[in-house]
Amino acid sequence: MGPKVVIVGAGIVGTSLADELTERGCTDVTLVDRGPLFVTGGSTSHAPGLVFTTNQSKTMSAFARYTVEKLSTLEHPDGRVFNRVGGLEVASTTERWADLHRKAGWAQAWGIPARLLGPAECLELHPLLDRHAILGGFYTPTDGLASAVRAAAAQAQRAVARGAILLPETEVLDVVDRGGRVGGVRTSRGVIAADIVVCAAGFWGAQLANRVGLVLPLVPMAHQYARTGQVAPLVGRNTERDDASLPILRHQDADLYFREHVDRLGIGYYGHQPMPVDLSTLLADTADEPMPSMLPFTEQDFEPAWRESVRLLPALGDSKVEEGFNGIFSFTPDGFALLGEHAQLRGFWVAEAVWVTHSAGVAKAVAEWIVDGTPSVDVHECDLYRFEKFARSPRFIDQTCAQAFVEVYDIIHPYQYRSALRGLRTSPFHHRQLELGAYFYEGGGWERPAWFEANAGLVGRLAAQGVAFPERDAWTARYWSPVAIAEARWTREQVALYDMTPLTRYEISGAGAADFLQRLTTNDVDKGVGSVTYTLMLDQTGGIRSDLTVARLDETRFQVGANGPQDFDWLTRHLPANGSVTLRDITGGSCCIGLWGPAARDLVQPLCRDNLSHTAFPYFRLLRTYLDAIPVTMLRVSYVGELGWEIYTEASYGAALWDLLWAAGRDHEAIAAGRIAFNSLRMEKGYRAWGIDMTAEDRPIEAGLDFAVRMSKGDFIGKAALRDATPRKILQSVVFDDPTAVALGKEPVLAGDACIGFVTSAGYSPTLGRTIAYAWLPADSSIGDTVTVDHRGQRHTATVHRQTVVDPELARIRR
Ligand code: FAD
Ligand code: THG
Repeated sequence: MGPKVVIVGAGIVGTSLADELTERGCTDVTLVDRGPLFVTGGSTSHAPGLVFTTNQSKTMSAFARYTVEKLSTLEHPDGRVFNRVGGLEVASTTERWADLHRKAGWAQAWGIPARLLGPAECLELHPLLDRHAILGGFYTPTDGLASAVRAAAAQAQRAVARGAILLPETEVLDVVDRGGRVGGVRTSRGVIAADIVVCAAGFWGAQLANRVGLVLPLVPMAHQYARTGQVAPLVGRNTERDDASLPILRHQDADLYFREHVDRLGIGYYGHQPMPVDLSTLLADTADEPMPSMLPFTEQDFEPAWRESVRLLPALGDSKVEEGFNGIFSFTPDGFALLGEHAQLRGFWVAEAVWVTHSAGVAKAVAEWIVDGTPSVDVHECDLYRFEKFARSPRFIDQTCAQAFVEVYDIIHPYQYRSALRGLRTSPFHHRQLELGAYFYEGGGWERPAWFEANAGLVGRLAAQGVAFPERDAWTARYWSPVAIAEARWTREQVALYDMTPLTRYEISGAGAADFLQRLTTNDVDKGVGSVTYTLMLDQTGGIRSDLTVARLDETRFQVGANGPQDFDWLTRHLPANGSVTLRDITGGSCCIGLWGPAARDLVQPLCRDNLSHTAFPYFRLLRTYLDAIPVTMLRVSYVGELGWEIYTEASYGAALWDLLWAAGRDHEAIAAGRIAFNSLRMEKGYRAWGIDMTAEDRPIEAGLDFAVRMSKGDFIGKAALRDATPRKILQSVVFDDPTAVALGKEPVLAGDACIGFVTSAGYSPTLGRTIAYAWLPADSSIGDTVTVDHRGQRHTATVHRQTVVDPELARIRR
């Protein structure tokens, strides 16, 4: 039986979840919907159901693959649930054609059987295409059309067969809060008791969540969908039951997609201005429409779409748009779904902003999460608690969801950051960074220097000494500068200041703090005051949730360096109920300079009365002291792998700290250095970045982090799961053979023509004069193996290298 579950919403998400939950033995499920079943009036009721599986996100691709597999096995009396017509994305510009090569790489990396086709082959698959309008296509034979309503019905019926109850025409008005736990829902037909309530209410979900104090960053947005009249070449191809046989088609350069409806075409369009929907007037606005998720078609917005459609598919010239509507569904700031449990109201779960494409995969993950405690795939990109505070502001939500709509089919470079609402968070060093010509990336709302134009002179100087600065092509040179290579090199030779302020940090204090951290993390952190420990947070299955540094300030007070808001959420959920531990995010109120390089001690010692020698202040220790008159906490930690310190102070002292170090640095030719140099240096050292190199899908031994696991200490979350964990794959360092080869991440790794893994992150090593990448490879891969990396269709050979390419003995750090 399990807990009593109420699912709000019988769209594709709610029904799929009912199926997945009941399949896991959680059979006391009630599926409630305001509308009739299964054409409820929500987005699912009119979704044309195109499923293009490949996504740059491995997780989203996995969700889609599972959805295709599952829907292919479902049956419905009216006809096919999934029609595997294949999916074709065409390029009409050279930029798109190059990008389809990138997409083909993702497909290969994530195990999706796709291939690139020339124009003639595209025409064979889709004879309506104009040969001259396209440069080529990306074809996935397993893509196709989901009949979303049939899929919802089939899954709901399976759930009912296992005991689930369907309650149509019942509106959920409110959620019962029993002192921090859900007690049920209040509906138009009375209260239904529940231990778990899942909000799967589609674009209305934000309203329901709002009633229980949860802000869901999503905006309902209208999107145009039109149907043509008869298209001559289609007549006789299809039947009402099997209404399509041509591949589904995307023409992303013109923001268009197409599918067949028997002898007509359906055309979806994202090229118009964003049309956010006002829920307060929606019922009135849709009064004359077939359902409340359909707004009247705005013909003038569709004009460019029609022109472009006829250009791509000339046969449409004899037809016309016969009907259309502006359909509504959810957009989020980053395009990912919103999944997870409300932290303050236990038992209230959210499964929102999910496409039909990902629906069954999402439902499976959420069902596992509810029933087993942990999803089997990494869901951090979709975590409800991935957002910083500002991302819950109405202004941010409106602006970035609109932007997400505009960019939905755009080619987005991996280092292209948001342009709107920048400058929300700046460190106290920001003005100095501007003076030094910083180019900023964005992360967590922070402005983060990527490199400094002030260092441009170093390029010539180092080149004269024989340092190579390989040319990059237009794509890999975007949002990048050779100055970053000079900054990295200079850090190894001299000294540099890195702004570490955006590094998420918490203060964890109280009588129970040490025990708490022992239980939540893998390493022994209960060491003496002044110790610093590198440690991991695992989930119950032994997957890596985060990696942390834990610095013991006092007996009962720790400073923890973490990876983002999801860590705060995880820690908060595990705080002991007795109040013996206090968790505080101190990121914004403090700041940090990473001062690293062989000259770091010479620079900083004269500013400090305490002895900063290696014997007095060893590696992985901390010291609370003064630099000049500024109170600082110094951590002898270095993610770039050089002698030096992370120097923390309160934000108010930040500007003075920067100026102090800068002035003292003059004699040592200190520079400010940015994120690109930082990344390449940490890669030379073999240090991992959580969320990129490893996630909850990976165990410590696989990620090469078992050194941070103390099986001999007391119990900790995930420990039991590690006992029998044989590695299924391992994270390796590979070094490219060609000094000009570049990778940016997510590329497939091949042995011969077979894909054996994928790249996580990459960076140019100034020490080796080559790009280094981390890649997940088979567990039996070993140093010296040759592999091939496919970067946007260019194949580069690379060699598996020992993890630490620079200073494996840590001699540079420990001196
Ligand atoms: P919904 O289907 O909206 O279901 C939510 C349900 O909750 C509704 O039935 C509603 O009645 C019910 N509900 C809401 N509030 C309450 C309440 N308080 N009490 C009781 N019940 C409530 N996706 C794709 O993958 N491929 C596509 O090709 C595609 N094309 C699309 C084209 C258009 C024009 C549109 C509009 C969307 C398209 N989508 C597509 C997106 C897709 O339709 C949605 O993302 C998906 O259907 C959302 O499913 P859902 O179950 O979350 O929401
Ligand atoms: N600084 C601080 N906290 C952090 C980071 C940081 N927390 C999040 C993230 N970055 C953690 N990542 C690392 C990765 C490696 C190291 C430090 C933080 C590191 N590792 C050494 C090694 O692997 O050889 C030392 C390990 C050990 O001695 O146990 O330095 O950048 N404050």
